[in-house]
Amino acid sequence: MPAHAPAPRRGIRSTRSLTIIGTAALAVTAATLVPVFADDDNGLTLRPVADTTVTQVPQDGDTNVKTTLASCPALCDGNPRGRRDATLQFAVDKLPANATRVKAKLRVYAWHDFAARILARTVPGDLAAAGSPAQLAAVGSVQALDKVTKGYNEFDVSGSVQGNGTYTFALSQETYNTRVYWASRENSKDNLHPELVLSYETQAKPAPTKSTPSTALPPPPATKPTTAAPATTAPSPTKPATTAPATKPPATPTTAAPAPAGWRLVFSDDFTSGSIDRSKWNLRDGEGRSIDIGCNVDDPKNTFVSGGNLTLRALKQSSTCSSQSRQYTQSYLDTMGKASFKYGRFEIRAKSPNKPESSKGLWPAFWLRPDDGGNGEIDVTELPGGPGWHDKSTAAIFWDYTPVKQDTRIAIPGGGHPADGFHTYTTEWDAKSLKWYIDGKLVWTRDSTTTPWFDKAFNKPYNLRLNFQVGGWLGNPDASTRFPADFVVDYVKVYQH
Ligand SMILES: [Ca+2]
Repeated sequence: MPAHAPAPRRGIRSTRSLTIIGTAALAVTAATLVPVFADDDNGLTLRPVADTTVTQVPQDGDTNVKTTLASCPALCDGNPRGRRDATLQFAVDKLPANATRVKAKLRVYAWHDFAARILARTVPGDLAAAGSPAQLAAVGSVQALDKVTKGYNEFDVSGSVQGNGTYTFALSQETYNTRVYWASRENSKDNLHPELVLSYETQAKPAPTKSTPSTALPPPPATKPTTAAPATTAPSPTKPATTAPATKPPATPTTAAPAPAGWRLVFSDDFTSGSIDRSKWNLRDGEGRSIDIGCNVDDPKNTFVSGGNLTLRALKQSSTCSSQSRQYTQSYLDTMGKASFKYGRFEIRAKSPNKPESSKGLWPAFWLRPDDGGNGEIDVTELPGGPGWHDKSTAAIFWDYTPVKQDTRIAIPGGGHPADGFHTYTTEWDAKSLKWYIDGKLVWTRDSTTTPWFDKAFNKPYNLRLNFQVGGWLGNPDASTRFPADFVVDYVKVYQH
């Protein structure tokens, strides 16, 4: 289990702040914000424009008496259907266009200490979209606190706030089967109100365009657009040889793209050879995992190299794996026993299949797991489908699967979404930090200050995982989900210093 989360801290760095208070007290969509004081532009403290308790319990004062918000697990004060989530909506509209490295802290006041574990979630859309407790339960958390402290409790929601817009957060209680009350925006005491505290850096000159890279990472190599295999083109019916060619030389870069400055290419697959390079990749076969509903199969219908790309294809077809009959087949490659890395720069250039519609239950990902099979996971990108998910990349780290994890959903810098074309997803990992980039732009950072279990989780060799899962905790396909669905990968590269 993780060490305790960092103790709540008041305030924002050493920067001064601009406090903004919602004026339309009851309007959920209130967007009129009035600066109260302003003496610098490095911080913003926002009050919620709306908050409520999401619950299925009728006649529950939590939803009517808005001086408090409440959270409670499913078994709450003896009611087995008593789950409550405290939800808060903020309207961010004062971030300058040239703000970078935005950090966000959600601060919510409690009147007592409680031995209650609280997850902070970032909910797609506005508060009205927060829906039911069951819907909220399907949203990944961005931070957990192992206990509630009297006074302000602070949740790091950095990465969720990517610019001006409407942001909704939920506090979900995992333990302690009694209601925990939080001060709402309508509490009579102004100094107890919830806050979203933003801090950021600004460039010397305003960025001329929204998409100007804000970090030192060089832009991705100018990879020639490869000719993607049309989704309807059947791959070669011939199953690739299943024996790895033992005499094949070890991985060498197949393109001349230079390594980023300071990095040395140590693993690369450009998928130009016409078949899966089994000296680099294992392809799982006949595996049915408990966490999804497809069979991982080694079948050229599901995994094939064509046109300079690797395609992982999810199909709706019956298959038997792990003594179960399942209705989908899917692809799962890993480098266990073939390549593993302690630290490095892990990059994939890929196109998601997931459009806003017809993509529920489809979940491609590029991630890492420790060679020792123990605690820890690094998700470079997860690209789940569905209307609430398809437009962002999820970055995540796990300690275990109870789950003790931190994750965030990140919009494509400069607009667009993961299925509109190829995008580059990168994670840089060293002894001190993990940094995520999309299309060369820094989007999220984790280190021992954000993550109490950072040092013990990320100090050992990890291997690569590249898979396309059907179903799981984000939901299963529905009648609209379109098959076949292709996760198309231009390259996977690993660099080290
Ligand atoms: Ca390629």
